[in-house]
Amino acid sequence: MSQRKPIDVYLKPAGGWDALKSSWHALREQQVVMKGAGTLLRTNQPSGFDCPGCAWPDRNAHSTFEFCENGVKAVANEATGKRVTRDFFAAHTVAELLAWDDHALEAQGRLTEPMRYDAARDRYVPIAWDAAFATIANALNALASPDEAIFYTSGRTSNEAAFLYQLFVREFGTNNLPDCSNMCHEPSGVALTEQLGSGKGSVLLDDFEHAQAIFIFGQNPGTNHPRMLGELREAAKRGCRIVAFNPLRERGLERFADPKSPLDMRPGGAGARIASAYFQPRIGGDLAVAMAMAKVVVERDAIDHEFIAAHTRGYDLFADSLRALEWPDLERESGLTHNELEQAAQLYIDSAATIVCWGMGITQHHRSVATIQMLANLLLLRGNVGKPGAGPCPVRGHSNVQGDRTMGIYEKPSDAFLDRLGVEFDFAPPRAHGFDTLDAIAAMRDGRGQVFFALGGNFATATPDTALTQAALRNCALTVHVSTKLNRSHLVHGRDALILPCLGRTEIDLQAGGPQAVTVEDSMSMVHLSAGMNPPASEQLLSEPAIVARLAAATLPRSRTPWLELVADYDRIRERIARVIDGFEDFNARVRTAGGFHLHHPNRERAFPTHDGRAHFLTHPLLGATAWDQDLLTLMTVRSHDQYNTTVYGLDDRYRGVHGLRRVCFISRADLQRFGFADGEQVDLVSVWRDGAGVQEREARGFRLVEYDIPAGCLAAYFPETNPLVPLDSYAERARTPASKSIPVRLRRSAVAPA
Ligand SMILES: Nc1nc2c(c(=O)[nH]1)N[C@H]1C(S)=C(S)[C@@H](COP(=O)(O)OP(=O)(O)OC[C@H]3O[C@@H](n4cnc5c(=O)[nH]c(N)nc54)[C@H](O)[C@@H]3O)O[C@H]1N2
Ligand SMILES: Nc1nc2c(c(=O)[nH]1)N[C@H]1C(S)=C(S)[C@@H](COP(=O)(O)OP(=O)(O)OC[C@H]3O[C@@H](n4cnc5c(=O)[nH]c(N)nc54)[C@H](O)[C@@H]3O)O[C@H]1N2
Ligand SMILES: [Mo]
Repeated sequence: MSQRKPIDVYLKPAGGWDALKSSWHALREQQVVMKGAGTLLRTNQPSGFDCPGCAWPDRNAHSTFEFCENGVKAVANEATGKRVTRDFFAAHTVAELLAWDDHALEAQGRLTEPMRYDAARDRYVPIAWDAAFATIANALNALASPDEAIFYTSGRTSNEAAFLYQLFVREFGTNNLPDCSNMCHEPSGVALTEQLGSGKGSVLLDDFEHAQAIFIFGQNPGTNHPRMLGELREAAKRGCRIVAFNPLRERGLERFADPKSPLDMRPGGAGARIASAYFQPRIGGDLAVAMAMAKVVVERDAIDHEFIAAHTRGYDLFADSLRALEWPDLERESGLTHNELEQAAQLYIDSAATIVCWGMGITQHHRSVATIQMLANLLLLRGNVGKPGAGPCPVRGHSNVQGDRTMGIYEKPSDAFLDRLGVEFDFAPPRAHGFDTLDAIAAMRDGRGQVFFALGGNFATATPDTALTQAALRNCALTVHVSTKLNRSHLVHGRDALILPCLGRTEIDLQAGGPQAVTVEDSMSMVHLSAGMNPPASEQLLSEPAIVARLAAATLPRSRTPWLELVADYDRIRERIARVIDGFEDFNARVRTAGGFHLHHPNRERAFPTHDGRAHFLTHPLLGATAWDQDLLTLMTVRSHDQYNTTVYGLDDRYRGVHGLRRVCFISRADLQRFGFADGEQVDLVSVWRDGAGVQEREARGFRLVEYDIPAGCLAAYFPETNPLVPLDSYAERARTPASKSIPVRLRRSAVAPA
């Protein structure tokens, strides 16, 4: 391994033996080889646990174990044999731990008991659970207003925990419920709700069997949703066209060797081709791509007249706006040639049933809402909504991020939802909208946020503008993290601070009423049970629902909700969910049927619950994106193959040919020449942000330039090392998702050696 060059080119298909080897390595490194195999066989099985990896659905019908390298890494990381004990905290001051990198923190293993920060010794020391809950209750009840408390959620939390949590927060008196969705698929929800009446994607796995074309925008499934490659491979095999749009040529979108296929796995096997067409637009060029394709469809009259007449509004205005577009503008904005754009449109026109998938390459831009609406316009033009093999497919990230929203983790709840919650639990929910993630950071900075409580996640590292965010967290009176693993958010703390360790998905959850299962909702609105089978990492761990219930009982002595009774048997929580949230009628019985159940999605029947009951063509101007300053480059921050968001598993990014380092910056040959840099040279990244107050610069130091097949003007580097570069005020219009994939930067020769 040590002989290996840090940068090479990966010529094999994605998947294959390397994926098996890497999984084996992950299990060995986490010391779970013996029990790991058994654990993995129960991943995404009807009687097992939901993989904590991603939100891609599983094929229960086929019920054989579906191998997924990065699913194995996620499970191995949770089922790890390593432990963080009180001795560990006694041995290291917080100041000392702050100097460790994220990989080293993560590698310590599972947290084992509740800890409280001791300022005199700059160390975390053990605290009993009851004392921990009393500490938080006192801090919350001492606030001048409930709106001074902030309750963050990361998308691994189960439906049951999420439902109790939002109830607790609203009974306490605030809607300050920011979540990781704010940084992720928020623009998809905003865009689709306005346009189609539902913020969720409407396709199901079955649709992947009927699509004639699948368009994939700004998503890297080979790394982030590896099980999706199995679906794409099957689709490609039966002749479905897979069309990829990505500034980078991602290996997993090109070729895939399925570890289940003997043919793919034979020596030297080239695997199966995935994308039959691969376009490399410039970063942020997708709005122009979608407009150009729509223009061709309209001008050739390749539209579904019947569908448009029966179900939509706004076609004429939209068509006129497309006809007025000029090709040179479309070419410049998209970064593709007229010819390429025509070719993409032709592929779309040739298909009678099309799915459009997208990920963070679409959502984390200033104009992401407009871009998603343009993709949906494109689907509407040819009636590709509510028919087999067709529809919008935003591919969600965290395994239950969609379910958490369904359960009410939302800072802008509807009145209808609050009404039902208030009736069911006999209280008056607060009506004022709460803080999203960016509001929360600003509130803590300004002293308007005093208590920060996180149900999972790694807020200090995942959020933008790292220096500002971390100073904001330090400005709090109390920070609390419910976590499975040690991370930087525990070290960037308020004056008082607690770490509350919880059970993970793979573990047996024993309550007064016996062993419990939780439920989750995947990216395609399938709701199913998840029950762990490993003994807990420590006897002191509590489940997330139990932590929320005991905290609520301690904080709200006058609450009429029977918190401890509900948490003794999660069926009781589900009974309440069934009474409050549409689509969960008879929840306990339906979720026990094999594979769970599908939440009704109106778009599937071509019903569009917008204000007028129709789907809307929405017009957006082409220009007006972030100024394309000639001297600045646009940086996108992406995931490597060896990380789960802020959790760094290892230092390789196999498919992109990177080994043993993370501080790399991918750059085109044209830009190396233009700016006079050499491949391999060290640079600092300096982001340049103009606002009313003038020009602000932020920097991240010591990156190695790697010449790469990426359009001129575009750069790529890994998240979260680059988060210090994202200004708090740089976000998606209307959705306020940090624009972490369109950061204007310049490069500066660096004196810092790459780590
Ligand atoms: N193993 C693993 N699995 C994960 C995660 C993980 O970190 N590790 N994270 C989970 C989470 S929370 C999420 S949200 C998902 C994220 O999954 P993805 O959406 O795949 O996330 P990213 O790695 O950020 O990659 C986005 C892709 O978009 C491309 N891109 C960037 N900008 C543009 C653009 O302007 N236009 C186009 N067309 N493409 C662009 C990038 O080159 C990259 O291929 O994965 C989930 N699953
Ligand atoms: N620059 C840049 N920034 C980004 C992104 C990007 O592409 N670029 N992506 C954004 C996206 S899409 C997202 S979703 C966010 C992610 O933001 P977060 O969800 O806040 O971050 P994660 O890294 O997923 O959180 C990891 C931590 O969750 C805890 N954890 C793991 N499993 C469990 C569990 O079962 N229960 C509990 N209670 N805790 C658990 C562990 O302690 C672990 O350290 O980051 C966003 N930030
Ligand atoms: Mo995400």
